Parts: sequence; structure tokens; C-alpha cells
Amino acid sequence: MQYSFLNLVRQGLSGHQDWPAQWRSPEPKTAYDVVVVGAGGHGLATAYYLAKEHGITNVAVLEKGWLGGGNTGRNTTIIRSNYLWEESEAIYEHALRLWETLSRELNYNVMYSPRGVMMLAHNVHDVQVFKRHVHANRLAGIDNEWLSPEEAKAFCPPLNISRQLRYPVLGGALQRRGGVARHDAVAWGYARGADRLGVDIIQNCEVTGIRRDINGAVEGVETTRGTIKAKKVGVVAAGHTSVLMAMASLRMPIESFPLQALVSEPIKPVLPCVVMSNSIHAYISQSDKGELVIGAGTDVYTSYSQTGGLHITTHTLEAIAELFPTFRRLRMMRNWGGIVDVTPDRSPIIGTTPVPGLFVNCGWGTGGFKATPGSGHVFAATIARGEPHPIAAPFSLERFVTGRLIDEAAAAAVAH
Ligand code: FAD
Ligand code: PYC
Repeated sequence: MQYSFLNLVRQGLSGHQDWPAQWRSPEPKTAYDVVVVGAGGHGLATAYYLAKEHGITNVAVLEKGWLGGGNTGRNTTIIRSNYLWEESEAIYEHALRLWETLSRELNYNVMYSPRGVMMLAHNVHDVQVFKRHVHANRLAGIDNEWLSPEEAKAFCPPLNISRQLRYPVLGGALQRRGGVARHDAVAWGYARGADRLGVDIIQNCEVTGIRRDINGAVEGVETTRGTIKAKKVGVVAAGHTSVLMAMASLRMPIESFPLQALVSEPIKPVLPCVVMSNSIHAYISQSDKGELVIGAGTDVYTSYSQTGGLHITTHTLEAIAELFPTFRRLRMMRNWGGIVDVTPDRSPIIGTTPVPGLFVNCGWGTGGFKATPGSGHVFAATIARGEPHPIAAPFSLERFVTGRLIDEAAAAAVAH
């Protein structure tokens, strides 16, 4: 029998009992050293590094749906580390370096393709902001360079740099080491790696409660498949973090919004890089299957719907048609949404919580796919040691009390 993402999806959709033993999730044990809630890329990477780097293998990853079926399987896979502030540069660059060797590390082709991410400027403000990022990144040893409109077109031939555009291209910031990866392969690679090290990955297992002992410390979780004891619980459930943390009486500075993406019919290779335009709002790349992968913005209202307003995608397609007139004739095949969790400063929360034994990793908003390896790596260290990894430390929950925010709104690249 062959392991494949499709099989896992079917397993999640149709119930594990219909499938051969090697495809089924194991029955949960009654107790683990660590329970990770959420089998997205971040949760699976956390479990992998807990086992690989810290020797903690008595770990369960609990997933209410199927492995990789959340934002990990729904995103446009853009990878870059061209953020403005030092704290963000540190974590996203940490992740980018792990991406560079991830296929070898996992012995699984995650199809990381550093084809370059070009962010377009359409007005004076964009030019100033992106040049500021270029300088900040280069000072930190992170590649980023400024391109004129002609250089941008040479790098990406289908791009329209006509001065007649409503919002003409005034230049672009290019991170050549940025690119894309194959989202389901990332989930699968980490899942297989963790599984081989002894981690239990349990699908169709929703966490419905967090159990605490008489002193308030975590002692396990309630799930749709029974009670599971654990002295350490890591919540990595993008979009649903507030719901889960409320089970431990914690209120999170998080709002959840639908964010959409869509793909075109497949065509021959035509788009050699990733292009992002924050101002007129579109981002686009071409998958190895040939489909153009297009991302839209978030809905204006909070919601747990995995769809989103049609007018948001329409707006994005207008922007794509203006920037790439040759794509106008293409048909769109599918669109979908994911639920992203957004913090007030648009930076993630990674670390301990006021509840002993309860750890949280969330708030990646529209941009956490690129962080997957780095996020899992530092979160595993945080859980193993019981204190924040140095790269994670600035992203503590306490920053919303101390006011030491990491305001990355300008680098978020997606309207939200
Ligand atoms: P998820 O993959 O969502 O995993 C969380 C898991 O927790 C889910 O599988 C969910 O079912 C599970 N869960 C929730 N509640 C429970 C419960 N009670 N019990 C058990 N399990 C539970 N980022 C980028 O860097 N680049 C991009 O180009 C990009 N594009 C995006 C485009 C779209 C349309 C979307 C929606 C997001 C995009 N992102 C992008 C953001 C990125 O997808 C996320 O930040 C990232 O995938 C989060 O990973 P995760 O593992 O934390 O979450
Ligand atoms: O963070 O680069 C990003 C991104 C692109 C699309 C959604 N998020």
C-alpha cells in the first residue's frame, strides 16, 4: 500500500475504521509526556523536533480533522524572511535556513523552490517602505535587493510595467532565496519523521477540554476519543486558539478571519517567480502542476467559515489581470478559505502561558507557512525546557501586558 496525502484525506473524511491498518491513526494511549493539539505543519514540526532534538518521544499530536487539513493545506506557500524588525528577521530567517535543508533532513521531498519572491511597489510610500526593508535586511545579513521596473520585468517577463496602469510598477524588492514549497509534502514529511521516532498522530480526535489539577497546572485533555493525561500540552491550532485557550480560562489577544486562495487551470511554465503586490493586492506563483496559485485578502469580519466573500477574490483577480494581462483568458478552477488568527501587532505568540504546563503557538495570521520549520523547532525547545527558546522569547504572550509589541504590519504583505 502506498502512503499518500490523498489517502490521508480520505481517511479523515470517511472515518479511520474503513482503512487498512497502516493508514489508520493509532488508538490514543491514556497518558503521554506531551500532547500537541493540532496536526498542521507547526504541530507536526513541533512533535518531530521534540523527538529528534530533545529525545521526547512519548508524544501525541491530536487532530480534530485530518493531518494538514487546516491552513497548512490551504495556503499559497510563499516563503521569505524579508521582515523588518530584528525579532522577526531572527525567526523567519531561522525558518528559511531550515527550509534549505528540509528535504534532506526529512528524507522527503518538500519541493522547496527558492525561485525568488518579488514584492512590487506602486506608490512613493511603497518605495520608501520596501527600500527600508531592503536596508534593514541587508544589515542583518538577509538577502534583499531593489529592482527598477525594467529589472523587475527582466526577472518576471509576463509582468506589465506600462506607465498607463492605474497603479504602475515603480520597482520591487526581490528576495532571491524566497520561494515556495509543497504544502502537503511539508505536513507529510514532518508526520512521517515524527511517526518514525515514535510519536502518535491521532486524527479525528478533537480536544474538547483542558484538565487542570488542584493547583491549576495542566494534567491532560478531554477529547472526542476520551481523556488523555499529560503534564505538558502545546496548543498549535491556528484559527481556533482562542477556543482552546478558553478551555483553560485564558483569554487570547486573537481574532480569526477567513483568508482565501484560488488556482487557475494548469498551463505551461510561464511565471518564473513569486510576485506580491500589497497595494493593489494580489500575490501569485505557478505550481509545478502548472496552476497559477493566487492569494486574496482576508474578509473584513471575523468568522470561522473556511470560505470567504466572493468580492474579495474578484478584487484580487482584477489586480492580477492588470499586472499580468496575458492571464486574463485563464479560467479559475477552485477557490477556498482558511481561518487565520491575527494578533494586534501581527506577530505570532510562542511560549509559556500563565497556566503551568500549558504552552501556546499561534497568531501567525496570514504568514505562518513560511515559519513552519522554525516555529516547530523553537516551540519544541520551549516545551522541552519549560522556558522560551531565545528566538521565541520576544514573541511571548506577556508582551500584550508589557507593551513590548513587534509591530510587523508593514511586512505582512497581505491586506488584513
Ligand atoms: P493549521 O495548519 O491550521 O493547523 C492547525 C490544526 O489544528 C488544524 O488542522 C485544525 O483542524 C486543528 N485543530 C483546531 N482545533 C482543534 C481541536 N479542538 N482539537 C484538535 N485539533 C484542532 N503563510 C505563508 O507563510 N505564506 C503564504 O503564502 C500563506 N498563504 C496563505 C493563504 C491562505 C489562503 C491561508 C488561509 C493562509 C496562508 N498562510 C500563508 C498562513 C499559513 O497557512 C498559516 O499561518 C500556517 O499554515 C499555520 O499553520 P499551523 O500548523 O499553525 O495551522
Ligand atoms: O506572508 O508572504 C506571506 C503571504 C503571502 C500570502 C499570504 N501570506
